Amino acid sequence: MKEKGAGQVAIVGLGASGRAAARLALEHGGEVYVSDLRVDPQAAAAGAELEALGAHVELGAHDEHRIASADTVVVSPGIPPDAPVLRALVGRNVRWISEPEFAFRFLSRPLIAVTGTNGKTTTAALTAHLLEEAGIAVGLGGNIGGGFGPPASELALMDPPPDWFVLEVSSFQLADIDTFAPAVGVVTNLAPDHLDRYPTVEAYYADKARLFDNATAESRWVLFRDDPEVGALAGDAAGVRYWFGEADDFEGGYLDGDDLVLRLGGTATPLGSVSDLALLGRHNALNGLAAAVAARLVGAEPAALRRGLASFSPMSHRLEPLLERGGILWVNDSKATNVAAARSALASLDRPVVVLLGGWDKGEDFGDLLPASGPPVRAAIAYGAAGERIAGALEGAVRVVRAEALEDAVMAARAEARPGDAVLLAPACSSFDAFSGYEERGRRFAALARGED
Ligand code: UMA
Repeated sequence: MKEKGAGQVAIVGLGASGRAAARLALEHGGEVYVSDLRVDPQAAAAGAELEALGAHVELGAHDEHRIASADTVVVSPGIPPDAPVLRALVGRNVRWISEPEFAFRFLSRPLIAVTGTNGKTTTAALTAHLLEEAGIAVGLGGNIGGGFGPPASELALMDPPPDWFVLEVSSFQLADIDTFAPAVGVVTNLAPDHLDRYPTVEAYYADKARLFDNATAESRWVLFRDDPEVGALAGDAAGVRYWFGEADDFEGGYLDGDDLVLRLGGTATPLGSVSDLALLGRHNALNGLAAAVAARLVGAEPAALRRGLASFSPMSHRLEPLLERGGILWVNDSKATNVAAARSALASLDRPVVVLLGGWDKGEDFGDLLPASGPPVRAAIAYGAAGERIAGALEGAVRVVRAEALEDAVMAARAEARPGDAVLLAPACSSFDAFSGYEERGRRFAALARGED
């Protein structure tokens, strides 16, 4: 335990991360104040639970004076920097931290942190799976939705602690770190995202770059070789760099044609072929290499890596094959909430594709949606709030069909697809025009694909 007692802790936001941070602070004898603007029954139930444990909970308002007087202020990642409560704290010169930073102070075992724009969850979960396969006890969590892992603070409560923690961290969480220092840091890739929150792509990358803030000579970095922006993100941070990518001129992992190869200490070790993976797509083979390098660096043997890579199954809503009916393969990539992720999904299929694109418009350039190489796009169904802008961007390049809601888009896709095609939901947008999140959107798509209503 690095931290002795938690002291006075103010937690802003009563979502999953706020609740976990409150429990962690209480466990360490903290005097805890949690506040959230929500007043719905769910928030009330979460509040009551924390009150029973000894926290002071306020719903419907943030007491800025009380927050400002705490020793530590923990802010939930979903609260935008321009929220009135944060503006008020800036006005009072109060510094705050993110929930993973708070959790880090209580972690008693080393940490592998995984960030990047796309593939974070798959890479983090795969790293954990490879470690488990090697008999290394692991706690997996962080910015992982859909029940795949708890917030960082819950990992800090694990008793006994595992050998290693694997944490997915988002830019929103990295923005507010202070001492956070992973033993191994992984950057999967970089591409524009979250432009509804960041003024520029550079501002978004700058938050990602904070991963390297507390680098030491012992730090180890696993970085995507094929995008110079990723190397640039690390800059001249201390530590040893390992790479993964298509080229083989480095220490780390690379794709030799369709073969995954690990090269550490100058020795090349085959890890199997792309077709051995249950995951679809070359970008997932790259995620596999990143995970394999990270796991090897902390002690997993190559045989365990080979077994683990072959046995890891696709995760819900992440390029997940749903069913094949009438010769048509339905694939759910509801998690493809930005243009780069949708482009990777398109590039990874090996048959003609009818793609569903649309949802909440985050302000990206949809002109970049079509990959340079990949299967033919039979039709793009542009739907939802962003449908019009997407249709405008793709018109002339592929056949575009306009639809209103996701239900209409699925109907249109059914009419366009021929036997041998895939119907792919890779919307390139968030879901908040019609759903509570990408999971709900993916579940709805799966039900529609199965013809359940
Ligand atoms: N709120 C206030 N005052 C305000 C504004 C908001 O009280 O002025 C409240 C809201 O009512 C809400 C809370 O603050 O109750 C914010 O909660 P949150 O959105 O931070 O949600 P959590 O449940 O804590 O989930 C967060 C991550 N969410 C976001 O980053 C938006 C989860 O990532 C993460 O799994 C969880 O912490 C545990 O670490 C999800 C995500 O979508 C998966 N992440 C984005 C992504 O991957 O693209 C970044």
